[in-house]
Amino acid sequence: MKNYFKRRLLPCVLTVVLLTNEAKPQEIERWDNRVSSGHEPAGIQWFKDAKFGMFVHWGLYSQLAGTWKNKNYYGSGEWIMNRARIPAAEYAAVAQQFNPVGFDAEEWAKFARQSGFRYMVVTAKHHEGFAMFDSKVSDFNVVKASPYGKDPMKALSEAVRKEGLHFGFYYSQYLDWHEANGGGNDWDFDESRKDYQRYYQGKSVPQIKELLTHYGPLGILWFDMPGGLSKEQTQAMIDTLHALQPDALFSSRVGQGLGDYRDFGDSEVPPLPVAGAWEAIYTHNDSWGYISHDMNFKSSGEIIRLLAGTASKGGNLMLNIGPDGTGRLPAYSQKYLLETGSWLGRFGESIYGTTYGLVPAQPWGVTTSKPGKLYLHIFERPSNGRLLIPDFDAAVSAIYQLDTHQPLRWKKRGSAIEISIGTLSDKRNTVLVVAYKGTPRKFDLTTPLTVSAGYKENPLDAVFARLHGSAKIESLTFSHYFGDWKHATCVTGMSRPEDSVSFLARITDPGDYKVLLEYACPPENSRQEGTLLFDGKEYKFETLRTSKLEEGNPILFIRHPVAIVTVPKAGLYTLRLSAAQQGSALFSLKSVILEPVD
Ligand code: FHN
Repeated sequence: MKNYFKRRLLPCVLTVVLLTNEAKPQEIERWDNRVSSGHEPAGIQWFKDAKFGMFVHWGLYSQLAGTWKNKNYYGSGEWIMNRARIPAAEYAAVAQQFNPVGFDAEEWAKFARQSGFRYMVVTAKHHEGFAMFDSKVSDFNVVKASPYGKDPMKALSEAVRKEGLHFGFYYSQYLDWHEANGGGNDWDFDESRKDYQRYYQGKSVPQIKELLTHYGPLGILWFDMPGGLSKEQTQAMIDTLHALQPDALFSSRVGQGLGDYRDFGDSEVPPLPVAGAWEAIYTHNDSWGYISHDMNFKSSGEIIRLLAGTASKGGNLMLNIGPDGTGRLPAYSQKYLLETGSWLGRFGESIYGTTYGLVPAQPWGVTTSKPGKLYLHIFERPSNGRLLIPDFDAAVSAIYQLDTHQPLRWKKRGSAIEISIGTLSDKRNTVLVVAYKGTPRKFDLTTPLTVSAGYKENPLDAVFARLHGSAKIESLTFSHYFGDWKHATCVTGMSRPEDSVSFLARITDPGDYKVLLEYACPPENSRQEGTLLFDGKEYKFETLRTSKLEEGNPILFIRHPVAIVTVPKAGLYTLRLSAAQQGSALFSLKSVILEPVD
């Protein structure tokens, strides 16, 4: 099944993106993978403005809570049937224990609104094949097969809409481990004898029709893990289903490059802004479905920064919560999401209805924007109280803190704007508003990166690198636990001295800086000599072994301090890295970090 998982799932989440030489502003468009028609549906605006969605994975796997026959599983808990190779008949018996008496649709809906979510997508049927709704198509559903005997989706769809949120269903259209003709179950059923058309016509499409006709207006139909259909067949299915609810948005995981908006891989935010409607999908801990022993929850600070970071690239964040088998939301999900909601209550103007920021990520944080307003999300307060917006050429009329409306002093410094900031009201992310007139220059990769002594560290991220020779930018995908994907944008392909990478930085404070290289280096590439060139001086270093680069396993990134460099005066500097001799690729470079020396 691991092979199956690799074959089917990886193509869906493994986005390897190559940016070519010398990143230019138009590169931004290369990430813009709008639906194949090139047109966005008329009803897309609510989705683009919503920015924050609640994803819910809830099914029989929630009852198992990550444990089968006394063995604990880590990673995607909703895959337990597959991972433990539980026979379909034995798994179906879990339904007899599923009795979510703690489920309260109004409570979930109120929680979603108070947490600042603007839409909710819940699993109507996941890969296990169990319908969490009243289905006439298959008896393997919550009303007929469980002691609960009621349709939780009916109550939820109504309660969520009543709270003013858009409501949508997740439906696994191809993988169905309960069915002989469904995708994925090769431990009970012979793959070569499967008739996927029969599955689509007999269960998948009829059940989706039930969802589109019995649950009121759906904001979203969230497909996942396509398979078994050609592009023409996928289009035909979309047309049949769309006819029932023309305004419902279909996620791009309907397959074949179709769909109304784009979903990135699990736990993936593109490194640069992307135009068009899109969504990043994360889960609150390390699993989508509830796992009682998974307590690795993201704090409210992490969620707020993830949300702002996603909005700064122009997308929505749909964050998943895994309720347990009794229908209750995990305590930490409640706590940290409600904290996020109260942050949104003060700073929501800088998230909802925004588009990507006009200024690339800075050591202090990220930006979002609306016409006439640039929002600065301050994750890291500069210790010297001087915050720089590089290359901002519009006429600034005022700068103030969003929650207090407290005006701030600022001045022009060349092409940059320097703001004097005092204490910030929220250490996790305080937002400043720059009100301006005119049309500022758009996000531009030629803008120098800012380096200042006011930050403990100044990262020069791979995506901003200028590339020479065969150096290229690649998105490496790896995971900690099963299905717990991570993505790192790196420079690779530096195997000869001419394959170099350079960063242009505006360094605002003279002094000494420690240079750390953050990279992964497999054993066969380690112990190679590299050269760092800065301000006319050469510094040598030798690469250190970290880990093999394997999908499905963690990739270890080291922060290797290689030199102290001296900045004689404030100004523009180029930092260049290359292999000292011809060899194999030097490393996968994630960032260069400059730390001011005290
Ligand atoms: O296999 C599923 C997984 O269980 C989960 O539902 C995620 C959510 O995006 N989608 C698939 C993997 O990409």
